[in-house]
Amino acid sequence: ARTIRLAAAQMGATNRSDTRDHTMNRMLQLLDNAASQGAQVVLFPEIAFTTFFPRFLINDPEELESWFEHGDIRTAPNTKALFDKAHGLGVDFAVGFAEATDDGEHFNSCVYYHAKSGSLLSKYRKIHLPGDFEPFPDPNALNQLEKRYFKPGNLGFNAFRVPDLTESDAKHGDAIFGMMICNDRRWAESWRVLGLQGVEVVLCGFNTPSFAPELFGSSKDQDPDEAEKLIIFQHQLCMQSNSYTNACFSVSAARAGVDDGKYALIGGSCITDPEGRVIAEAKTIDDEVVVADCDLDLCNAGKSRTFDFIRHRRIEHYGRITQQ
Ligand code: CDT
Repeated sequence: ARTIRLAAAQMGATNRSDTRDHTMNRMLQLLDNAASQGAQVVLFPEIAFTTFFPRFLINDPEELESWFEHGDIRTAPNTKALFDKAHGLGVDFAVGFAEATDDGEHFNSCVYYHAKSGSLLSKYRKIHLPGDFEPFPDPNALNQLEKRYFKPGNLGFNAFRVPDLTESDAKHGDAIFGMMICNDRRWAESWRVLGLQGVEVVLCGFNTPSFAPELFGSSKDQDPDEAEKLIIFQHQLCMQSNSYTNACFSVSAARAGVDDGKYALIGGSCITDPEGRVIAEAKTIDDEVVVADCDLDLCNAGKSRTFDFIRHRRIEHYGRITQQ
C-alpha cells in the first residue's frame, strides 16, 4: 500500500472588507488543524487569500492590483506566513491565488509547496476562465469577470512528482499529482490530459455560487434551495466521474459560505477515490478540514485495466476535440 493522508481546507465566508491578516489567521488555523490530524498534503481553495473579487467590477487600477499577489508567493508579506508555518509543520500544501507577474500579466493561479525542501514543485494557471469580460446590464445580476481580470493559463496541465509522501521503495515512493482550478473540473479534457500523465491525485480549489441564474444560464424562477442542490450535485459529479475515468483520487476545496451577507457559495469540498466514490466530504459551509487516507495503489486497477489508455484509446476518432 502507498497510503497518504490528504486534506481539503474548506474556507467559509470571506468578506470584501476582511483584512488579509484575518483571512491569513484562519488559513493558519486550518493548516494547524489539518496537521494535527496527520494530513500530509492540504489543499486550500481558489483565490484563497481574499474574497472572490472577480464578482465585482473594479475600475480603479490601483485597487484592482491590490487583490493580486506580487513577487515570490513564498516570501511576499501577504502570503509568507502560510509558507513559513507549513515549513515548520512539515506539511505540503497547494493554494490558489490571483497572480500578478513581474511583467504585468495576471493569472488565476495555484502552486504546490513542498514543505521539506521549501520549494514550489509546480505552478498551474487556470485555463478555463468562466464568465464574461463585461458585467451584465442587470445591476442585480451576479457577475463573474474572470475574462476581464485574468489571461487564460499558459502553462498547460502538467502532472508532477511529489517525493517523501509514502514509505515505499524509491521506485514507487513518489506520488503523481496534478492541479486544476474550479471551472476546469467541468471539462473532461483537463482531467484526461492529467490522466494521460498517470496522475494519481488531482487537486482542485473552487469558488462556485450556489444560486446564479445568469451565470449558469438557468431559469430565474428556480427555487434557490433546489438550485443549490443541483450545483453541489454537478460539482461532485465532475469530481467523481473524472476520478473514475482517469483512475485517480481527487481533492476539492471550496471557498464556501455567504460573502458580505449576500454572495452565497457552495460547500461540498470532497475527496474522491479512483472508483468514483466520495470518501470524505464537508458537512458545513464554514472553515472545515476534510481528511481521508488514500492508498495510491488503488489507482492501479483502473490504470491497468478499464482505463489503460495505451491499449484502449482510439485517438484516430478524437480529432474534433482539438479542432475549432
Ligand atoms: N470560479 C469558478 O470558476 N466558478 C465557476 C462558476 C460558474 S461560471 C458558469 C464554476 O465553474 O464553478
